Amino acid sequence: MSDAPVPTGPFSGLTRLDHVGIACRDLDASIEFYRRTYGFEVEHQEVNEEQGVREAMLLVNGTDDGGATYIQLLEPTRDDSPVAKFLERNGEGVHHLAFGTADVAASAEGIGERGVRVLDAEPRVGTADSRIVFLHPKDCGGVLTELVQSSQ
Ligand code: MC0
Repeated sequence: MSDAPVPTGPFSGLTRLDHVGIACRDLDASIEFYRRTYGFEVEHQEVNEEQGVREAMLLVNGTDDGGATYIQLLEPTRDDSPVAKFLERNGEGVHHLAFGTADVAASAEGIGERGVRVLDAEPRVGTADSRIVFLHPKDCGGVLTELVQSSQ
């Protein structure tokens, strides 16, 4: 039998804060702000055409289960994307919260059964090949909420 600790957590399967997504107009300027002000470094950067974002993941801390917590900076790549709409309406700022889970489909199903609208019937591809599902902000106290299953 393995000596590895048995993972525990709430019924939702959500066990950590994966990232806070922040909408910005100029990704490079925002990266520079987080580097200069807090010393956070970019661990990963990519363009996600489906979501219409150029994004950077800045590592805040690692955890003993291999998961980590990031600041995710999001610059829109097109005017009709969710982040572009958000910037137009609210300006720069916190766009969403993302919780980590070992099984994004199971977490989404369980949360959906509690009356929260799950925006993605099937998980989509998120940063660094993670699998992601969004929950409607109007059912989550005004907070756009993402569930993330890391690819590692
Ligand atoms: C919209 N609303 C928000 C919001 N975006 N409230 C809180 N936080 C946000 N980020 C509110 C609006 O103010 C509005 O409220 C209502 O929701 C409808 O918004 P809308 O933009 O007019 O209409 P929809 O329905 O076309 O779009 C909203 C919705 C959409 C949340 C469904 O943006 C969506 O599907 N988002 C999920 C995908 C996403 O955001 N992708 C970008 C990050 P009122 O009161 O005016 O009705 S991609 C990402 O993060 C990936 C790459 C990753 O993490 O790996």
